[in-house]
Amino acid sequence: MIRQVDCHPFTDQRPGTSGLRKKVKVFQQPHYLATFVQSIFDTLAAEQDGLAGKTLVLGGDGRYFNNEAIELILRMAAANGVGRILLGQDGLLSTPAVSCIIRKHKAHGGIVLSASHNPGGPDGDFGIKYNISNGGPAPEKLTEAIFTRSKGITSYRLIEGASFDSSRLGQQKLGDMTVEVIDPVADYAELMQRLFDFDRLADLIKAGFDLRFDAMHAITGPYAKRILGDMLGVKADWLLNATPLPDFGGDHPDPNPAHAKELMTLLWQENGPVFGAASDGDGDRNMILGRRLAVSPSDSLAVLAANAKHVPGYRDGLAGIARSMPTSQAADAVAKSLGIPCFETPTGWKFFGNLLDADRATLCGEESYGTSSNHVREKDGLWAVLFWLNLIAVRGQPVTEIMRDHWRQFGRHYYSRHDYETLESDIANKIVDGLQQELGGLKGRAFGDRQLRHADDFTYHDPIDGSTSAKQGLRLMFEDGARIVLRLSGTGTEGATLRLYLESYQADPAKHDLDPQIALADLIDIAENVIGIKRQSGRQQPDVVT
Ligand code: VG1
Ligand code: CO
Repeated sequence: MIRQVDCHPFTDQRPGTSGLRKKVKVFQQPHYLATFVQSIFDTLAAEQDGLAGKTLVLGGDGRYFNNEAIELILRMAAANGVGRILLGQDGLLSTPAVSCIIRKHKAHGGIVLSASHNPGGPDGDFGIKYNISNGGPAPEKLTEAIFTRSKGITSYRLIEGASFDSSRLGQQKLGDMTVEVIDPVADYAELMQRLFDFDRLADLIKAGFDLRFDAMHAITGPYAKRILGDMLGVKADWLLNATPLPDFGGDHPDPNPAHAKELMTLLWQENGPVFGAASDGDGDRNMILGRRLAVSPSDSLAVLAANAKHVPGYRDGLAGIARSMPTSQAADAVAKSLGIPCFETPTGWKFFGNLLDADRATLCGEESYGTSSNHVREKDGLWAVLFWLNLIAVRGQPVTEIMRDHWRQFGRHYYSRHDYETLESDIANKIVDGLQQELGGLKGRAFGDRQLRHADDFTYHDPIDGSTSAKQGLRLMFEDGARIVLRLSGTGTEGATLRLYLESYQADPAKHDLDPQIALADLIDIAENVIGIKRQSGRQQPDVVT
């Protein structure tokens, strides 16, 4: 039976960098999630080819509130004329798996339930995001249309009564809609097998390659167990925290040196593992560690691009590379040597979609531990881990040597991001506005040895669809290639987070072994002098340094 429920519109449902993210408590308000979901369905129904009878993919990272959300979305989908839902068993799917499944099964789109690297649990965060038929996050035009709809919505529809079992594989009916419960890993694992040399990887593991993978109590646990464990032979106890928990064990499922402490400790031992990797809440991020070395995500993109020819899926070469604006220019150096273009997009994976669809870029990356390729339209944590393992197997060198060789060939782009979290919004805005107003007067000024060449607020012109995205981050660019970038986070759920990105190039191999914080020390001082985050916020230091 279809029931129509009256509701009042909410005013705060504008999707951010990656969908709508809020505290669980916000989502638990009566009608809050339903209003947003109905706004998605209404917006899709108003599109040219409509929604009726179409297939959608649905799954989440298993965090607290996942089950309630899955149940509500299924009941609403059935009442809104969706033909079929492909649902991950127990409501679970990683973000890259959703992307893979949408593409493989030619679905109209999909809904991902996740707040990614943000903590979960009753006091943590929840999120929802719509992906389009290419498997990628909805572009801004669509997210804005959904937001507009959410402000005018007065009712939603759902079916009542019928029951279903999300743990039982196979087809079930919910009203007129078919729900097909699928194995969350199978399609994704099959895709990985096509891209990478699994025989060679299995040989590497068999030969005793000492690695650890940390799923951080999040969604990549089942994927790692099947692919790294069952298919490639990695010992079960080398797969850490591989059972997803609704609150991620109370931890922050963010694969970076600050939050993946257990893995960092293991990799910093004298004779410990030679390779470490971790993924985030929804499985789209990756961190790569060598023994006593944390690979900067910007460097990781550059290394994958430089070594793509070693990996079966990329043997034919790359059409181009794309990186988000704050990501370091290490990938640009590789693109230049390969004679391919390197595109610079705003932060957020949705901006890579057009370049990938048009085959202008093959590999993409962000400094925030995100890397992927045209195999899906999301970033992909385990994919990056398998890529690294494949190139290690071919080159016969550990991560540390591969990095050193890379820097020797291309120079090193020292890089760091300083995050100031939960600032009062007024203060954060004042800091950004202050720098914005000064940009014009800064050009040409000298700071120590560094001369400011250019300063602006980044505007992106999409070369494929001609759309423009303004106000994507303030950047100070120096004559020697160094950069300081400042932007406000679009994924936080409490106050405002300022991100300060720092990059400095060093060609001299004798200076490639510095701690990035030391190599960047003068730039950090310049940033404080010019922007004054500490001065204006009263904070002594950033909350997270990566
Ligand atoms: C952050 C990262 C951005 C990433 C986004 C989603 O956004 O900086 O690079 O695409 O998170 O990642 P922001 O606006 O907070 O800086 V995920 O793994 O949270 O979906
Ligand atoms: Co994520």
